Amino acid sequence: MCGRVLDTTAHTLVMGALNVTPDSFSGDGRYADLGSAVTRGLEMLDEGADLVDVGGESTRPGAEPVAAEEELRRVIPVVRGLVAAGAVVSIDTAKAEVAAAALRAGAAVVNDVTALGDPAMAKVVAAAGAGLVLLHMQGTPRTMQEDPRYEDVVAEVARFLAGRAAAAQAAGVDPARLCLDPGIGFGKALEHNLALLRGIRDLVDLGYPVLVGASRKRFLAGILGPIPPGERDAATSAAHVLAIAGGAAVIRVHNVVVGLQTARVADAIVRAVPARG
Ligand code: HH2
Repeated sequence: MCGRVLDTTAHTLVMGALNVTPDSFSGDGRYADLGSAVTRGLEMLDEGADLVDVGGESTRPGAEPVAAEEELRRVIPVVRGLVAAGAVVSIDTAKAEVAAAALRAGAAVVNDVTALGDPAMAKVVAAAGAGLVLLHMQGTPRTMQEDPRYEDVVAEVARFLAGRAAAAQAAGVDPARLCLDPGIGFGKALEHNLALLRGIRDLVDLGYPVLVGASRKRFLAGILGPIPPGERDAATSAAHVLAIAGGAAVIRVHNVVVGLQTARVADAIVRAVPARG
């Protein structure tokens, strides 16, 4: 992903989602202390994750913002611990201040769900030569699922992401280090998520690697009925396989073992990547 930071050309990358928050939606926000967060991140690496995405502010629908000091307190020791163990780390933050501290601590990628909502973000990323994930969201986490509306969701998301990619480059971010994300579940009703997954090729055609994060999200229960997040891994795989078939280069998952199997089998079929076993 993101050019020389990680290579998306050989195989689909698996990003492990490590939420260092007390309130994540996926049922895995249990890594609220430093030791267990680092342990889980290292386990993700052992399981084959290409990078670990460390987040200290929940973006689940309805989530309240977290102050920078608190976010820093949660994530920086975890980033340090994982980098020291050799991990490629991305920092899931919307705050330039948190991104800058995480990059100083050794993170290689900034995963910004507000796509440069903080005007200082692009410069921070450019100065560090880091990778940057730009995600589409309608509204803010607190309100985004209230009544999301689009005329043509795929075209609108593509236009937005192309504009944000241009803004990042204008601020000095290397285009080879950009990655785009349709933002599954970020201000989208079920039909919008499905249209984006169906139309992922239109985003891939913008010319940047595309990351898809469908892991355990609510839209899966919208299709299947009220199954809890921890039981949505097979459903997650179905969505990720089709995203990979549409050209997605990175999947963001909570269950790395399942994510890796998903990516490897999809790659063997779609990209004709040789089998390893
Ligand atoms: N989804 C979540 C958070 N960060 N980043 C990217 N690039 N793409 C995504 O789809 C994405 C993301 C939401 O999931 P999670 O981190 O597990 O939950 P929470 O925000 O409640 O911690």
